[in-house]
Amino acid sequence: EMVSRLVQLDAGEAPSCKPGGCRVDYSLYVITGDKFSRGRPVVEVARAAIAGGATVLQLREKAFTARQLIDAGHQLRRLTREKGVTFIVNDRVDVALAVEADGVHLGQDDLPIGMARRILGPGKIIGISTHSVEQALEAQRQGADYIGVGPVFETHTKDDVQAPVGVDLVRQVASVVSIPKVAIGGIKAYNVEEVIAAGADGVAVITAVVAAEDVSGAARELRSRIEKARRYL
Ligand code: 3NM
Repeated sequence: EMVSRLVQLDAGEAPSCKPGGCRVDYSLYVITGDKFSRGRPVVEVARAAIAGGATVLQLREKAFTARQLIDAGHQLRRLTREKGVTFIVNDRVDVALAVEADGVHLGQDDLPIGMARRILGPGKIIGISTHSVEQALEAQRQGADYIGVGPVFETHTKDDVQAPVGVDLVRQVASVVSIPKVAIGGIKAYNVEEVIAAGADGVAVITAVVAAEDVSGAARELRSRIEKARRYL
């Protein structure tokens, strides 16, 4: 089974696996944000982000109807499958299943992880946003596959966002949580290296990539700084 899985990955298949875990590369996790994308279609922005080196793509469109989410989801699924990029849907377990996403990303007020797992089964990725060491540990205990940690820096991208937790929280969480940790919130090319140095397995961004005039260039710059920071770990 392991061998066939490796063959699938080599063939450019997006990794959705487990139990036993699967190697997802969380390095540059780009989240869609249609209202920040200068009128460019979600799938075109995603294509450019992937060309620049995004390793995970999340569909997160709070203002989309279910139909719009399904439509965008199908397009992003086709694209990410072709490129071997992991595809995650925000909040909506139903949409994630319907478009055959690799997994779902939940907030603290969404379905509990155990319930999402019952619906999705063992083969899907479940991530959850955390904002403290306690939440991070609880997410790991509940069986999350990865956690978001943030907002690291000030951001106005999210409506109900809380005060920045700082790079220090990334460092603290990294010292006690073993599942992958993706830092989020106000991360840009100029501050990404300190976030990786603090122990994040990757960074999630919206505006740094989707609002950039040159989307693929912005992604490429982030990727290059992430790889540079890792050489000093
Ligand atoms: N979640 P930007 S911060 C969607 O802290 C989201 O959980 C956060 O957007 C959290 O990269 C955030 O433009 C917004 O700051 C990220």
